[in-house]
Amino acid sequence: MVYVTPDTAAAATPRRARALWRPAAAGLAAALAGLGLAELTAAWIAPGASPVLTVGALVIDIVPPGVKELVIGLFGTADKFVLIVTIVLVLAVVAALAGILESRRPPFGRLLVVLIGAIALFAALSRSSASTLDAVPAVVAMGVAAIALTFLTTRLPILRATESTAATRDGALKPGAPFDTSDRAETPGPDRRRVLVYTGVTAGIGLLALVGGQLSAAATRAADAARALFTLPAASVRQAAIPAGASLDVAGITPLITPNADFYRIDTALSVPRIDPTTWRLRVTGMVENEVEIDFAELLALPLEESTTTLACVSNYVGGDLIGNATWLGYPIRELLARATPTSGADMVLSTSQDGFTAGTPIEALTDGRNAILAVGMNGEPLPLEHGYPVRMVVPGLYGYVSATKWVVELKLTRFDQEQGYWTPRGWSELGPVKLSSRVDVPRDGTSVPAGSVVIAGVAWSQHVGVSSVSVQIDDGPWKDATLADAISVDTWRQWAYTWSDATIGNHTVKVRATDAEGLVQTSATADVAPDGATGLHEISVSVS
Ligand SMILES: Nc1nc2c(c(=O)[nH]1)N[C@H]1C(S)=C(S)[C@@H](COP(=O)(O)O)O[C@H]1N2
Ligand SMILES: [Mo]
Repeated sequence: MVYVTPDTAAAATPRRARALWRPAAAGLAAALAGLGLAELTAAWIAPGASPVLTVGALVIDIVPPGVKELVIGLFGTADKFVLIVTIVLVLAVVAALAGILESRRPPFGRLLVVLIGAIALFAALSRSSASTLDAVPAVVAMGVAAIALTFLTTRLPILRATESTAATRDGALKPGAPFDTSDRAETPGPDRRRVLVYTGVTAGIGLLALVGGQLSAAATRAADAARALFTLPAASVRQAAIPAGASLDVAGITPLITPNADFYRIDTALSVPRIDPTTWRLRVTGMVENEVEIDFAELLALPLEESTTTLACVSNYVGGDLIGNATWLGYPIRELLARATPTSGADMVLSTSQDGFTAGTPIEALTDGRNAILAVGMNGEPLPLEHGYPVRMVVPGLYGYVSATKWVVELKLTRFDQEQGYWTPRGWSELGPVKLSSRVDVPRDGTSVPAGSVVIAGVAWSQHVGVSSVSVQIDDGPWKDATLADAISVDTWRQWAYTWSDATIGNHTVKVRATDAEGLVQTSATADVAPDGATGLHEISVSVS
């Protein structure tokens, strides 16, 4: 074992050159860990934001046309592969350099990593379709690589010793500085082995993550391709034509049907499940006489029904927008349950999502004749991925958390005294009927309107019962009846409007209150969203000028 000491400094150069591979390997391992975990993150939560591919796209964008043609001329259709290999090679060289820099002139190695990370971040966010989630892989790459690099290089005693010797020789190292040769020279053997192990483990983690990311991305591509194999069949039972009088002609009013792109989204899924429809199965299990299993093609071949149903979230505060109305296409759940034949005593259907979410729905609500369906279509399109593709439940009259399981794969017949849906042990009621409520949408809260005649409008809902009237109160004045648009059905919200004919200059409040078809008047008593939905009256402020 030869240690570098001031005495051997003259002979140090070849040894130092040899010692370069250790920090270079540390840099490579750190980069591999960063890249691997970043590619895995991208595959899971931001499929379009693979750092290698986004940097590749950036290179394609900025490279002059002449170079592009040259590359295509040289490599033909392999041009993209060549680009990726080039990026990886450049990254490897820079990573090795970062390792050497970090071990000799910290924190310049880390700074180099941050610089590369910043380029990847810029590449991810400069795409036209970029979303904020797309920043995550590049940030993961940067963070993991910087931390791993710091960790590995501070454990390179031999090189440090060489360095500090050189530094001492140059007079740059202050007495008592952390990497003292005399300390380090005592245990170079075991340290050297440990560094090797750390570097190897770091590289191994990176490699595993990289492979995992590639496999996961391949599965996603397969699922994406399989979606194209299915088209939405026509409905056997069409939704009765929506009455013309269901939509009021008021500027800015909430549309009667919520476009898919504007439909609120609530779920526990960090990354949207991407289910391959060719492998999707729904099983009906538990307290049944016959277990039933159905695949997507079989489901699509059944007589599907169209129904317009409003879906509301229990977390929707009074006046909030976690509610939407869509025309769904699906198969009645009661038909599938009838095939399975529940045994007596079962009172709950515990539906399970592919990602583990569960909802507990009373069998009653699924079999009493309402349009409780396994939905495959939403407003004329296949379910969007984030709304549960390929199949979800929609049950009129129940909040989503106890009924509207997206990406559904199992319906288990069971009992409320035996099982709980996902949210019940987390402080939410086991039953979640949607509460009677109403909302002012026009004018917007806190806005200013001209004096004179002001149209106030919004929506009201009392699912599965129906809204019979809506009234409006200005300041502390009397409650006045609003005009109610025609109902599509008791399961959808209704638009309403009221013309405030003598709006006077000043600040005013506007309140709305709905009454349901059974005569129940919406309560003014406020309740929080937990455990079973908010109550209270929606009130807005307007300044009339
Ligand atoms: N798989 C799954 N399904 C789910 C949820 C979930 O977290 N995971 N959330 C439920 C809740 S709380 C609501 S309000 C509705 C929302 O459906 P949307 O996102 O299509 O509007 O989905 C329900 N279905
Ligand atoms: Mo919800």
